[in-house]
Amino acid sequence: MRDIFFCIDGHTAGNPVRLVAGAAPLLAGATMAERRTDFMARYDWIRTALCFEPRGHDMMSGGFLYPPTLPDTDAGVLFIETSGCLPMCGHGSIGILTFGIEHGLIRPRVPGRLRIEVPAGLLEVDYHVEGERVASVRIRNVPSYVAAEGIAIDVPGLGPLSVDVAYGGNYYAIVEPQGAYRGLDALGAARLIELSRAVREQVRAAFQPVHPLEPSIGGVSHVLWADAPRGEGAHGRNAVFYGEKAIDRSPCGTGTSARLAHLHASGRLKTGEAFVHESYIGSRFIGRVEAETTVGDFKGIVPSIEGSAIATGFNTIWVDRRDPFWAGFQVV
Ligand code: PYC
Repeated sequence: MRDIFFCIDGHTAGNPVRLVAGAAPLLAGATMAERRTDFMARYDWIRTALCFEPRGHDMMSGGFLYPPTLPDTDAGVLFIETSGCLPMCGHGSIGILTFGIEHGLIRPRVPGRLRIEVPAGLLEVDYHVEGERVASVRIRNVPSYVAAEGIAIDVPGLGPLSVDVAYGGNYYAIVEPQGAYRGLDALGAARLIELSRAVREQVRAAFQPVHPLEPSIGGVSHVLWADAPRGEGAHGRNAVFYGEKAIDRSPCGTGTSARLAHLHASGRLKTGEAFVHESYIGSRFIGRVEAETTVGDFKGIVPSIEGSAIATGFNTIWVDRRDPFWAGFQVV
């Protein structure tokens, strides 16, 4: 038996986005969060088949469009990635919305504006069109907050670190330059991957966050290594580790949101201020603290992230059960 998935492939600021535009499974659930749970229980093989090798790779990520469950909303998005079905993905949203609008899969009720339902909540989106192309997308992301500060860990080969945990649609362990961590370039990507695994494991052993309003969201999934900016006009740089071997090529939308909450909570970024965030490869998102809010009992912010995506082609992917690797594999 062969399952066929029609995809629009591309990237947002260098990180891959695969919009699965055909063969989205029908899902049970009254919200996108419940549909995510249903997808993970019944259809995780679609994620692994499309994200893992041999059809994907360590960084692969993407998603499906669904009719929304909330009123006055244009579309629902379900994310897939090597690490799982994320509650929210920023670079993925920018790519999926760009490709969806450019190919007529999303027909906005108000041109230039979208309301999008994701498992983590509601996104308010502005986008700008130039000719046939969506030139930029700005997303008001879900409320973000700092969940824990000063978690002490001791990483073999690096030494003691104090790590904070912030939520920006996923939970991030945030490591700022300190001690033997002197910045991204001093380590390099391969070493960052190695160290991130140890950081994530130790932070997970010390702290298991659960979202105060959505109990299906929890656990530290990503590690954000913060650094000083490199290029002119930037305010910070970061490398985000996810899955087992991925360093985000984009500045990471949910990571940037978590970092904005982190900087705001410590008084280093004001409401309304822009924060130009660079990725490991130098691509950029513009982040901003749009408003102050609360997340359950926590003080938080409403962040926005702005960036652009490029479609690179159509990709009709076959998953054939006679293939010994039909469900995909990872070499860790
Ligand atoms: O942009 O939110 C993001 C993201 C999460 C993992 C990789 N990118």
